[in-house]
Amino acid sequence: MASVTIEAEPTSLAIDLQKTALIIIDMQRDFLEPGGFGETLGNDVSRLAVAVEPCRAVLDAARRKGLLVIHTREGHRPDLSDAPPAKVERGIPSLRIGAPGPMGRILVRGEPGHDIIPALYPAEGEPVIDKPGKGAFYQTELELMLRNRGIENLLVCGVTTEVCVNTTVREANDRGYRCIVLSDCCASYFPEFHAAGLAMIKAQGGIFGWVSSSKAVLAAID
Ligand code: TIU
Repeated sequence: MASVTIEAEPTSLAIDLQKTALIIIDMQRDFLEPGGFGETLGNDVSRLAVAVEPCRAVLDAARRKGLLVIHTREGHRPDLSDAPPAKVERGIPSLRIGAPGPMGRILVRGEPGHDIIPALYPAEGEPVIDKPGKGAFYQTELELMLRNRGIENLLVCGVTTEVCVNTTVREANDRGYRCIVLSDCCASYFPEFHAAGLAMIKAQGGIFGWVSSSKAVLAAID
């Protein structure tokens, strides 16, 4: 067993790397790139850009160590048949899901903006989970894939901390996975939500999981 100890809050923890996957949540062009949908909504996308290099370092290490690497993307079928009306009807019509955005139809699979940024692009053989919701378990094959590989621990990176990262961690925690969220590999358009999103994961003795960093994980696994 390749067991390593990861420095984390509220406690450090020992994990078996063979039972550990890296999951990178929604590092999509529309959320991160200048000129994308996120920026069109008035967000400062540079707040998300800070997570790219730390993510890249952890991704490189995970690949070197042979960890299972899973990528997710939030988005919908072109006919929006998998998009709940309550999600589609929100916001001003020109900026809704399916509307033409700066990098193709907003949150629609197959459009340029829906794809993952080049710096973190999935390698051949790395599963990409297309998810209709914020959580990566909801209506996806993620749990089956993890179970088939005997995964018990998740290193979690991605955006945004308080939305898709938090939702996925809560879903994973209820399914029995140990979630270690890497603080500098996650980001939010709202710094205060990033801080709160991490604080609520590790509060109460780690109510949803652990919070660590790229540096601590690299020190432990590389
Ligand atoms: N991936 C993800 O977090 N989707 C979002 O919609 N996030 C926002 O912060 N809006």
